[in-house]
Amino acid sequence: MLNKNIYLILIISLICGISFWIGFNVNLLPVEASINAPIYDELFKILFVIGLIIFFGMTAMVLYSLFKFRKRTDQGGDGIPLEGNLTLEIVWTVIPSIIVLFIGLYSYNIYDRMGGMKELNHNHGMMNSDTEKIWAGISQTPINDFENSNLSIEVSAMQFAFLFNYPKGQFISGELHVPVNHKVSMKMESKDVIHAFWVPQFRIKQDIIPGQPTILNFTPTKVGKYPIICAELCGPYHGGMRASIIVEEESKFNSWFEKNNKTEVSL
Ligand SMILES: [Cu+2]
Repeated sequence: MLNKNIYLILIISLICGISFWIGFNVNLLPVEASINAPIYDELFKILFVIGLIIFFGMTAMVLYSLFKFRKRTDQGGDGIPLEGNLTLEIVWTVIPSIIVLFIGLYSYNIYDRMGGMKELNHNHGMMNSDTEKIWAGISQTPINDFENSNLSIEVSAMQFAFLFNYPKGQFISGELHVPVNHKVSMKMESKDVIHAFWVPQFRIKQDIIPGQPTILNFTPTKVGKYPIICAELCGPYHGGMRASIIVEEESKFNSWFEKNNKTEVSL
């Protein structure tokens, strides 16, 4: 009996060890290019480890059972009649409950650290003010903060394109240019149906809704060109609704901005 328990503990530790090693060393995600990305990836890694432990644990259990409980040649009939096992039922209810509860609380913590809960707090104090209502969004800012922000960009989404309006330069661009390590504040609105602004490398995604502006803030941390993908099925050419975000050094951004400043359209 003691021997059996030692084997069990060994196998469980081995499975946990391998799962943690894979979870924290095998990177399945694209580069981390915004300050939100490392926070989000923390959650992803933990979910990956939990998934691996369950996968390896179940596989080991199935293989063990296949071998241990196989039908021997001298056995006949349908096997022994089994009905219920209270201990087992409690175990397989309690463990998943703890895991689900933990994931729920941890996800909430991550979402809060990404700034997702800010607007809820703001709204309580602004119930009676005539401030424009801003709906959901990560790293929320009230509309006044958006207007005062150094780099505020108005995003319009339509079937099937994104347009980026730089109010301070009075020009519209089909490409989103932003300076690295600067907070960008975007006010987004759709002209027709629901779209979504998604940059996988930034780990941010926000719906763009007709008639209800949403605010999205982010701070890019790596120079480069990243895809902006519409992540809400918005019509027959939804799959082609893409744009690019170009993160560049401040000086390069400024010269791009000056080049386009007050000109009408640079598509
Ligand atoms: Cu779309």
